[in-house]
Amino acid sequence: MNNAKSVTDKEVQQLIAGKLSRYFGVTPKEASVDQVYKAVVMSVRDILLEKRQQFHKVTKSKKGKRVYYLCMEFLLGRSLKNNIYNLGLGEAYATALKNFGLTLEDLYEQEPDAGLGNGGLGRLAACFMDALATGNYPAMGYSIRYDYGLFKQKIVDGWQTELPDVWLPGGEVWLTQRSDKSCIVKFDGWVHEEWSENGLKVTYGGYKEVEAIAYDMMISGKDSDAVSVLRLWRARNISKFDMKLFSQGDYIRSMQAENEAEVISKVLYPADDHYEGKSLRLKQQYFLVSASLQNIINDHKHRYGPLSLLPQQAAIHINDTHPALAIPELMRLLMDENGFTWDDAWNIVTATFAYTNHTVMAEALETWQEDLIARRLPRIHMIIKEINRRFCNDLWERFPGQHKFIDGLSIISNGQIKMANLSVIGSHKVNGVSALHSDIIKNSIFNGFYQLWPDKFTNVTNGIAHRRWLCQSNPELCELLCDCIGDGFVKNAAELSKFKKFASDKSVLKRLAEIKQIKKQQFADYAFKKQGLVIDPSTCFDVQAKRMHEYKRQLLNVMNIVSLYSDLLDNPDAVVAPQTFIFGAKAASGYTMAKQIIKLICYLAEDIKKHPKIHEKLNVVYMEDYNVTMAEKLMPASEVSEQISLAGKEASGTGNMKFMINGALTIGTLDGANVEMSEAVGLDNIFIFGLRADEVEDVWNKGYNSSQHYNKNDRLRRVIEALIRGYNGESFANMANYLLTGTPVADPYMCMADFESYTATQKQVKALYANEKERWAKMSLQNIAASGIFSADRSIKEYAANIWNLKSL
Ligand code: 26V
Repeated sequence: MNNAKSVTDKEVQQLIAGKLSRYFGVTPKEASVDQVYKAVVMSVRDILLEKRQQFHKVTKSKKGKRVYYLCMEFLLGRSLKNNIYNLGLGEAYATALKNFGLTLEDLYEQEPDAGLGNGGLGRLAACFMDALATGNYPAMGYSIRYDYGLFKQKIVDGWQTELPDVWLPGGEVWLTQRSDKSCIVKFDGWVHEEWSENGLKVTYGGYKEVEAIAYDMMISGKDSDAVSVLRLWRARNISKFDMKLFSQGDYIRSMQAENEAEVISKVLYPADDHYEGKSLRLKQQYFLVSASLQNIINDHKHRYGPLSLLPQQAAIHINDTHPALAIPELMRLLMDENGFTWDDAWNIVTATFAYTNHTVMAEALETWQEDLIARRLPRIHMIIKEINRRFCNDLWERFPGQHKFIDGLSIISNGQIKMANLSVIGSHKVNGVSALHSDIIKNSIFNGFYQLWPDKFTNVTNGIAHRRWLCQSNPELCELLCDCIGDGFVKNAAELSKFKKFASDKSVLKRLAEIKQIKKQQFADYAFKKQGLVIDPSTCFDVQAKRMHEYKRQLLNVMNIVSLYSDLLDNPDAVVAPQTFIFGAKAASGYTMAKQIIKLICYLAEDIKKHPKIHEKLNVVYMEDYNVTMAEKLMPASEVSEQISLAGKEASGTGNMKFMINGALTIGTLDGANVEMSEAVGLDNIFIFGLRADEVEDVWNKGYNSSQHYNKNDRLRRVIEALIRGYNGESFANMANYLLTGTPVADPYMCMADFESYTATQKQVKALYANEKERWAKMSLQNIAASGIFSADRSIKEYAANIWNLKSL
């Protein structure tokens, strides 16, 4: 059995009716859409659970190695469509629902996004679960069952405000509580060490206990046997309710223990690429790793026995440094609870863990104050100190007198614990997420470690769940592809390259252009319905959708628009090809600069609207509350994909790949995976501009001076002046200052330096769009055909072969 096609529509109908009657006490006729949605999810869940059990048996009987993917974020989005598609049950469900007067689309719209992540890192984790299941790899993801996912964004007069994301009422139905998997996580307290004839005995006491409750979510693969499990932990208080305080009327204090414990899984940290050293965040991280490792160890013992076999049976992945406490936690479990010696435990640990770095941004590299870890996690603190003592001793022997070198590699320095150093030291493999990024980490942040252990470092370029981002979100394009090259690409994205043959086939190019038009119209309808926005689908859709960040340079995009707008104000009758610039982005709640950029975009958009003649040619749209579901509608509708980060800063990017596979043309810097995209598609089919990473380094080292560009470029001067004059009645002199006189460095992400080449390239892109429709379609086709290597299926195969030593079953 590898798919559930054997289920007929009659059976599906009975399944749904059964759920409706049992859980809601209604007949299909009486049921609300929400009830039918939940009943359908429950029925899918049952199918998945059964498949999972089958696969579990196979894994056990073959003694298959498993991968455990630890990540603080899984940005899942919706699940129903994905699971029904992957299980091949679309028709059966559609027919069954027809009898209830509903369509599958109606139900898909009922599902809230599970937004348990901020951006690229969390979405990658979600794509990987899909690819792992499709590749028949035994896999389990671990994370936290946050009550509130990433905030809902509301723009009020240009300013982002954050509202809580209540996802559980419609999302919880995917989760199966596993009471049998609960465990206890301990915080605070004291540690006592005592030597006896049996060695060192460590006693841990005075701790506070929090219960971790497991909730499982099944993620199906496409026509495969495997089902990935995502196990999410919820924190629950177990200390006794203080009846005495309650009786005395001290309700607040009587609830304190409960609140303190349960707040751990209350909310996802809404920051990315920005380190926030909060005690609660530390507790979340330890809660995740302690519960997950206890679970991994218990299951391993139960299935295979001795823990010395752990590295043979389990690969544990640390996704970014957030779960790095897994390293000392596994040491603790092996030594304190299972009697291993330090050396044996350390050998198991380093053979089991691998670590992926996802950013080189200094402010995102986690460090914790040593005294915070000492207080909250006293035993873990001790173990980290001992790991570091042994590591540094080794280095002293090998590199006598080299203080600076050794201090740079040390886990603890100046009262700070560096999580990246801990991750590298405790793992057998470390990878970056694009070829360029993997090179950069070897030459910069991890250079010392690279000198010690060159073989530890490797690259796995990111990939996307192409079935979600192409097949499900763009069925029209998928149909064209099937007509041309068959459906082999669905399971093997490399087959997309067969599409290249059609680059000169006029009828295919025509259909491709028509499909883009359909997707643009659909998006315009959606934007109108959702936000009352009017978008003309005959204009060129130029899109930048990703987290709002200085390094991603939405501001550079804005500077080009400001420049175009100034020209049109001078000459409103100019004949130019009409274009719509679409933005979608959330800013971290405390990131003022990012919020100011949002405001600038919104005010600029409003200002342009005041000039109808100009507005026809130049439209700016800010999509509110950008999330996975919106991305699924936006990517297929896009024609120009903005990937314009300052070279060297974007580790990979994955949005770039989603646009590409949907036939958008990229305007981008040679940053992250853009480099490999340009190699795959050829420089004739992508628009590359700007400083390269090594040039950025060079300029930076020599001392970057943005006013130099201001002085020699008239257009740039006009942009700065326009910002100072402002839009919609408000000056944006703050932005002008940021670019020209900001401290400690003006224009830290070099928008001014790249402005000239960016605007020139923009001009070239839009001229091509306006004048050479067929060539555009050809380039679009080439992009689709070259996008196959950016499938997560390929990434996962590489992880399995080069990092996890994992076999497909
Ligand atoms: C850091 C922190 C610090 C504390 C608050 C919460 C938080 C959350 C995330 C991060 C680091 C985020 C790193 C990240 O998202 N990197 C992105 O990873 C993508 C997948 O590899 C990659 O495509 C993007 O280029 C990269 O920016």
